[in-house]
Amino acid sequence: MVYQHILAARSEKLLAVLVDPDKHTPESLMQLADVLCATPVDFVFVGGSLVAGRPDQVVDLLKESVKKPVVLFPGSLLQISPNADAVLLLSLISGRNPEFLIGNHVVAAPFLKKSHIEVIPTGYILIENGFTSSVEYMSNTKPLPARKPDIAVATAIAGEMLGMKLIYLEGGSGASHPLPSHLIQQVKDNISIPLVVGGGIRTSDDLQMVAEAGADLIVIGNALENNTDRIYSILSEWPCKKKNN
Ligand code: 1GP
Repeated sequence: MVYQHILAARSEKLLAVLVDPDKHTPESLMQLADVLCATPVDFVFVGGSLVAGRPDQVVDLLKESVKKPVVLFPGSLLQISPNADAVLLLSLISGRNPEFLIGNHVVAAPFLKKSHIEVIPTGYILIENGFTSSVEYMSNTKPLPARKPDIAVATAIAGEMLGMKLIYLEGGSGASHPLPSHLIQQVKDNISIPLVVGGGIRTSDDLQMVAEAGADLIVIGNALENNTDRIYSILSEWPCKKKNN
């Protein structure tokens, strides 16, 4: 079970690589799969803001070739594949759009129940990070102000009190830099469920900073797309690189 894996290994600092199905050809996906097998990546996340096709084929290929848990990080209802190991059921609790708080969940719930996929309720918190992110635009919600960490803390606490199993602090896919360490740290200090952090993590220094600030699970997307050399270079400094996956 993916959630049990996260709980059991969170102190080791877990790493997920986000694969956007639309950014890959079958060939580039196979190349990436080879790299993921050879690096200390714990999970493969699959999702994107706009995905043209159903992700089933990508999920199957990654499951077969990488042999690591494949977790859906769905940007929309169209991105749910019953073949994945788990799905992050994202509630965008930084926003006030009911469709992203409960509406889409109601639509997806019967399908998820029938599919027996592991569902991980996740409080998804978008933080302003210097640009208009796809999440902000597509969800029609405002990110939380980065200079008001107390609001992020209160939102994360509320997510935990509502029964969510993860808090995901999102700086926006494609951001030029990660979220500030003090913000990550303050959220971490106020919740007991695992903390996921992603958005703008582009270098091994970023990775180190986010890990030291308190992230239990770190998500890297854009920085690793179509650049296998970069994957090795970023992960070479990863403190958990000796983990034997
Ligand atoms: C997106 O946090 C992830 O939700 C990954 O972001 O693509 O910027 O690494 P990047």
